[in-house]
Amino acid sequence: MKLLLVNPNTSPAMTAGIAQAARDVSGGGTQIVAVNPSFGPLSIEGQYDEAFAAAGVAEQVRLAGADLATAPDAVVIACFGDPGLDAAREATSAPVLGIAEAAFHAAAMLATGFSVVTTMTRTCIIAEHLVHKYGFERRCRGIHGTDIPVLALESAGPEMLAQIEAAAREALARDRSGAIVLGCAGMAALTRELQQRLGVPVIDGVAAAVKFAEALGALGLRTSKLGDYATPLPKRYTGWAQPLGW
Ligand code: 2AL
Repeated sequence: MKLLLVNPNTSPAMTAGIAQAARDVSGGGTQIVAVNPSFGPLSIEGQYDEAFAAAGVAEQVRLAGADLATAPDAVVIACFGDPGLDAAREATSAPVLGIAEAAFHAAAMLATGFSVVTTMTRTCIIAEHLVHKYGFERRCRGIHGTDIPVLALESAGPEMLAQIEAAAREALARDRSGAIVLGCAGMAALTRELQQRLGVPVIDGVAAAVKFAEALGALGLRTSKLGDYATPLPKRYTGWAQPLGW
């Protein structure tokens, strides 16, 4: 299957890192095509960033789907705010997975309660909104910021790993939870080491989303076009978004 992996921020280094994390877990028959938007923020750390990132995700899904040769069999949106997820599901009939949604589902199958450890504290409200949107209020026991900037994760060393480990240990104890969800695609490379150190399931949404996407593909399941995820209505878009109108 062809899996379109969209990094919603515009950091090429992070796109490459996320692509590697996806390839590390993908099956032999999966081709990972990693892209990022042509515009927008280098990292997504708040609502203003996310507004542009959502449009960037829509851009990439629209462009990939415009040509049969590039049309994906599944799409993964690799930012923990799941920007543009509903728009992408309108724009394609391929299954579309957000990494937060995928990670919450995986965590809920492994523990009665889980905690999220994320980057900047200001992004906690975005994760909290998603917990409510997806109906995980009774399973997510806490969301914890580390105040590590997203782009700092590109050069994560032993100190940063120790900081995230400490935040996770505190979260497990304070929340009485049994699993940790990592709240940033940029944390993917740290997953195995953290899981080994903590001795509980540590879920990276990129890996979870890739495996769920492969499963949905293998089951022949696609996004419903009946109702809310129907194809966008044809209309003219103006300004810089002109090529993206349906
Ligand atoms: C993210 C993420 O996954 N990518 C990004 O730019 N920002 N999420 C986060 N909570 O910081």
